[in-house]
Amino acid sequence: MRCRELDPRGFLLRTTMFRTVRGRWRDVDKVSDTPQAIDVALAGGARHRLNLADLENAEEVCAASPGYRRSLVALVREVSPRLAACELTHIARQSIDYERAYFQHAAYVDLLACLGCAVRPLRPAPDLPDSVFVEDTAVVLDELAIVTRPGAVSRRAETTTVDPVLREYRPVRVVTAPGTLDGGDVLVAGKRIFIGLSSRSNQAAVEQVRCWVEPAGYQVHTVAVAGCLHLKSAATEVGDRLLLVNPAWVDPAAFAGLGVIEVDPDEPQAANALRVGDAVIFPTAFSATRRRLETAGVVIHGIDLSELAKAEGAVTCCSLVFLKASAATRTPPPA
Ligand code: CIR
Repeated sequence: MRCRELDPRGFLLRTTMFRTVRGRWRDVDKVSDTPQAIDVALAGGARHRLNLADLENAEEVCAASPGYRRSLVALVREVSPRLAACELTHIARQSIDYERAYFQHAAYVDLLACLGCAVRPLRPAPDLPDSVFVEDTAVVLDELAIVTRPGAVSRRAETTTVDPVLREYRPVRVVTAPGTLDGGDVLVAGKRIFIGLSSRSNQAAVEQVRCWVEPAGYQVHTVAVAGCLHLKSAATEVGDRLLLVNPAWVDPAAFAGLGVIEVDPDEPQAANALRVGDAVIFPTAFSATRRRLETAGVVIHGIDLSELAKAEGAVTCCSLVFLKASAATRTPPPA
């Protein structure tokens, strides 16, 4: 059985040589999924079982299914009242309105939930100014999670509350000295992992990561970044094999084989977008780049994180989004 056509609006399956199942996800009444199958009940009463083991392109079908999105976890942490004392590297310090940042972050968390993520709040860390930026504390792959050793000394304690939570979902490896790594420097695109060599992440950490991930079939590439905090300030994934890139901060040639959409030159900060299932969370501040993305067919959900941007944060930084089930407990797609 092969899913012949699939987009966020609908699916078309040839279940046998003689029968075609057609549907629109918006007609779906209920979806329940297990590692083996997705059960779809349509509003009209029809029911379909998609056995993942029978599908040649199970990953693709899962990625478009609302049930799949419900199986995503988003780790978040509320904004520290000390946010104004955050680390800053490439922007000047401005006054930060804590309440405004708090409510912008709350809207972001709501959006993650609306997009189907099971939101898991981490224990608040009010004494750690940058603790809302949980992305930097870990990298979660399907097979394992890596707890980082952040480059800024003031941020190292953030990882202690993340480590035990990740152990509920994945085997965990921990970056050790002299390695330093911020999750914001790690861009995963399929089985390729790009690590930015920035002021926060170093070669020693890259070598540790390489040892852990290569046995799981990943290739690690280092990438030079200049002019911005992290690799993901300069490049993020907005679709399968499709990146949004600011070419002034990272050379797009580093991503050979992947499609690239460039940010509008007047919006250098716009390269940070957060992919959640088949949608992308993107700052409302960057309308010209948004038009470029929508022209390319990317489905955008806008969010205003302008107060967190004053702390050099953006949309990927405020969460760790990953599949609840690890690769070890899911049925792999047929080879
Ligand atoms: C820092 O400098 O560490 C924080 N003020 C901002 C971290 C943003 N994180 C990210 O882009 N992944």
